[in-house]
Amino acid sequence: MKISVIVPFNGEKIYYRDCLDSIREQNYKDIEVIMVCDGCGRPNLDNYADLNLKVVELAEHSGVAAVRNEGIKHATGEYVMFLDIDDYVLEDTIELLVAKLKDNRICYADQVHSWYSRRIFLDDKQGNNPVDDEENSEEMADVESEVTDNPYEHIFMRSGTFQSITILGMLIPKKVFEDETLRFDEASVYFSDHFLLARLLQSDIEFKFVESAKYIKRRHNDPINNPSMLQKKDGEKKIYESMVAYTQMRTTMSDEKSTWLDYKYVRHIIKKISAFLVEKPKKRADVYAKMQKTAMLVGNNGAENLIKRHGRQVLKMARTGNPEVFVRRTINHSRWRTLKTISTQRSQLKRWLYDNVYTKMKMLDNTIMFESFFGKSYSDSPKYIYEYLNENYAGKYNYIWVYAGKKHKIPYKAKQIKRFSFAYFCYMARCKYHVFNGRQPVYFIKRKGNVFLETWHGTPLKKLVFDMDDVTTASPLYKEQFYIQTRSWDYLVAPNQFSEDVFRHAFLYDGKMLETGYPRNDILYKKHDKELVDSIKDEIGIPRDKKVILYAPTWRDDEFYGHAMYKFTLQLDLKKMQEELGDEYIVLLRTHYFISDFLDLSEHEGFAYNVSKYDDIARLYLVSDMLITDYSSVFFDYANLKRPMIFYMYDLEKYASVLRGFYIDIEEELPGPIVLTTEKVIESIRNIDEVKEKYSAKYEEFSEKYCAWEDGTASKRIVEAVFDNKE
Ligand code: C2G
Repeated sequence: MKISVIVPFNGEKIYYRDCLDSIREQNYKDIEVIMVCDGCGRPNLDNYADLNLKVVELAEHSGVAAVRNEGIKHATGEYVMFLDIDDYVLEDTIELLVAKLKDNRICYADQVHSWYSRRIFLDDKQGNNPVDDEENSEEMADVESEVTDNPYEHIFMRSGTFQSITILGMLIPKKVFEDETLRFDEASVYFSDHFLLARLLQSDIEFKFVESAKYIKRRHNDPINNPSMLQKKDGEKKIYESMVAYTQMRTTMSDEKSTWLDYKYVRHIIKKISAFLVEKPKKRADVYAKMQKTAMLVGNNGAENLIKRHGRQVLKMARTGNPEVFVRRTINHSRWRTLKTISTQRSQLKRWLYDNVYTKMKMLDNTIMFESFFGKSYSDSPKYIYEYLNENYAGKYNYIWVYAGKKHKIPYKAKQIKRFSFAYFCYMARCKYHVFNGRQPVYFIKRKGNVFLETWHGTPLKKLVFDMDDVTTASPLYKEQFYIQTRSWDYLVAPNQFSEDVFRHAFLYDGKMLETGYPRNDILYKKHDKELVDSIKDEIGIPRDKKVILYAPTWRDDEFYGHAMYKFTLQLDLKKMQEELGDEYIVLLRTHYFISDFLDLSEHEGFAYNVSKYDDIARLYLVSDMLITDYSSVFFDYANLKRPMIFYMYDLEKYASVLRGFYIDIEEELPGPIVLTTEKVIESIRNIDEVKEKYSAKYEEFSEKYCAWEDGTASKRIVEAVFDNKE
């Protein structure tokens, strides 16, 4: 029995391979794929000669409904399945669905939502996090989410929003399409499945849910460049279309079958239409009138019993009120909810105070707030800008430093405030200047007059933000939030031309760029004699007479406990290192600031020292004789010292291909050996003079490219540009 899988293509080059690969690898083999290209030309299909693939190209862009309808025309199978190009199926999905087919029956798969590509999903099962987004969980919270046998309940309730009700992943008998009126609604951009689905549900066809068959619905992690239909804003068209779709469905389906449809739609009124009415006064009368007609269709079928009291009131107002009363009540209800939230949750109270009180207070024009690595240390470029200001502009500014955990040891006079305390929210709102090297929390909306100086924290090796395909970090909302945050930066520091170019596209940043090099590297150009080096060695408690290896690896996106709390497993065999090198060397182990594991090195006392909590890595560079690192940006900074480097990349394949990908050809450019084992690390250290010799030309090229702007005066140039407004 042949299955026709209809796949619309609208130019989504990053997704189509996952989709087609997933069909190619089906256990069930009698499949034809009909790819309909929506006026965008066809993708490169060279690798799919073995797939029973028919490509239909539409001359003009016609929309997903028309594309799927075109696909139906070309289908020759006995069953049809619609699969979106950004989604994929597991290898047994079609087989499992086929196994449950019977005459006059539609079998449909379970939908699993994932942020990830197929490879990551299959490798790590990380994507196996169904319905975990806010919208869905809110919807689901109201109603028991146990799987039910009733398709008129299940099909509506499994989708998060009214818009996400879908026909995807269903095996539909081809013969139903002999009725040429049974088609996707080409007049609708956002709700084209709805009417067709309603007609099928109302027919005598039986619907059978096959839970073991999975349809992976991929969430888009880049709402800026690549929003999904669901992510597109609830503009006027969407709101109007939703009302038309509901009307079509409700007038098609019987009262009895519509209980859950009605429930879903009332939720849609509460969440989406109400918000639209509040935000768009000019459209209010018209939208309200149309909504009123749809609200009248909500049947006396038990739907009201599913909605909470507030929902019943909204429905009543939607039917019998007037637009202004409806909006007033909606606003009052939302105020009441806010009050309830802020009276029970301190974090929400702080945010409320920030929005409604602190940002209304007078701005402190001469106050600068500093934060480095989310308050974890007194370090990095903010530290050097602060010190430069104190040395050269004494008395001109007041300073606030943010700390997380313990207070910092800070020279000069600065007020220290704890991250996320009430004072923090207050100073965030009131300080005119903000200097930070990470990102400010997403809910801080810049106030008029504020100046945000983003120093950032490294030349990028690993792909960043909008240059990443999958976001495998703890927060899949990364891209969206990043976009919002970068819009408020007034200045971004670039350590070199290469970084400037990358920041422009990776951050979609078009604000002012300070082409100065990094303030944090100024210290590397100051005179650092033996006295300074010895004093740092004493400060961290290491012997003065041993050579120092600094091991500073980065973090791994996929190894985390929670947000900004990452794991680190030490792969470098310190025991072996100690045996082989212990007479001459000691090792300073420095984990990334995201790592929450503090490694116990007591076994290697006198040889290995954990300096992860030491504030400023630049001072560790100064005391070290060589650096071992992996994919961390530390090596771009360390290159300023021209000291040898070894790249211990034990997980190179996974890191480069799955987790991030790099901007540079590391084999070509890195000014030191890439090694995968401790033995090779030891060998390189033993032969460090030869290593230096071998890489000297590469080192020169490397420094030329990445360190050319550094001369020890970055802090000065930045301060003059930002605080003295000098070009
Ligand atoms: N760092 C450190 N110790 C480490 C690793 C990093 O002190 N073991 C500090 C260094 O100052 C480094 C910065 O944190 O330059 C950024 O660390 P990366 O390992 O490069 O990783 P990440 O925080 O992801 O930043 O554009 C740069 C990228 O954003 C990388």
